[in-house]
Amino acid sequence: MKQMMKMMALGASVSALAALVGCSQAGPMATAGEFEIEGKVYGMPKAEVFREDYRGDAVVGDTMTASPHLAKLDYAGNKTHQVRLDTLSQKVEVAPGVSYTAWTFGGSVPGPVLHVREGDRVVFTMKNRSDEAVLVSEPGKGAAPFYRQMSDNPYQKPEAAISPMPHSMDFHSGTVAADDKWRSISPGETVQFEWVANYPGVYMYHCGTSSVLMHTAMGQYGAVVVSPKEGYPTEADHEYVITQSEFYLQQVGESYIYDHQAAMANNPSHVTFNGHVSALMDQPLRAKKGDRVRLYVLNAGPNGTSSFHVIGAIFDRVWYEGNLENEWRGMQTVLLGASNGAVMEFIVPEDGLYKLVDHEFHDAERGAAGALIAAPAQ
Ligand SMILES: [Cu+2]
Repeated sequence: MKQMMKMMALGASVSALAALVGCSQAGPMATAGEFEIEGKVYGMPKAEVFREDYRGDAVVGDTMTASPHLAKLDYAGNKTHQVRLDTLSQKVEVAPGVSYTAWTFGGSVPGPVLHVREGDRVVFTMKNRSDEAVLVSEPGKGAAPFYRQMSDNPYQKPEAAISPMPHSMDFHSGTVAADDKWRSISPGETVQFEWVANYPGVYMYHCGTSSVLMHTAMGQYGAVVVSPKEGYPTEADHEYVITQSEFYLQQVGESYIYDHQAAMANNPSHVTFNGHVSALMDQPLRAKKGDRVRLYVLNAGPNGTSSFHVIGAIFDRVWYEGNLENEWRGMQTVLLGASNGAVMEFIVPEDGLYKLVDHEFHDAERGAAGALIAAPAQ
């Protein structure tokens, strides 16, 4: 306990000094009331729930991008990120002619990719705007790169919809008391809380409001990439984020709705990479022969496993859950349970087409397939 108090005092004084010089970098990052064990920060302040008159961008943050993009971390050391991800309903397309009214974080399924560095702090704000019609394709000044990437993406075609519902946020990348930070908020309410990225990896975030299966299957999930403090030992020529997930849709007249019985029976209508059966087929990833490609792969589920495979390549290095301590070499396929992630690298052997599949082929046939094209630079 005495040692803990000492650590807390040290954290407080360093953070006070950082505030004095107007600097958000350098660790340790613990502030008053928090404590550190082995360089990791615990004991976050209590979440706050309030009402605000906010009508701005639903996604705010310098390092929030739309998959398969990954934002570059253009700073040294550690940083505090101000991140907003509002919940809103959007009508999105999953396959040609198949659209449904999704519950989303930020307006897309999956939600935006948040990229931070191990040791970074996230100050997170989320307004439940499920009872508001919100456009996601018209970014405000200084908006996240997410918006431009969304408008470049011909898939999903998000349209505003209204579907009032309590929601919450569960970041697997955060180590906090879930009953406080991951609490449900009603339409019109805002929750704000902090977490520190204590472990590197590829993490899932999702709505944890009951039925969690329903809220997740309705579209409320996305990826957080926490890069290791010292980076990976290899130099990647390309970095891409792939999130696999299932949809459980049934046709009713002209439209599609969520089918809870199909979700309970783990019988998806569609399984996708990055939210649309065509997203990585018609718009393949790009590289050149000899390149080292690094994939950040998350299986968001909510139910199924993924046997991730690149046809014609072998994973030279795999870091399971993205942690440098969990290194595998020469993997043909990487098995990911629901909510598992991994960082996978391969060398592009020659010019050509490399298909990415869930090698559980019933899921590949439902849409979990994409491609990487290797061709000389144009
Ligand atoms: Cu929800």
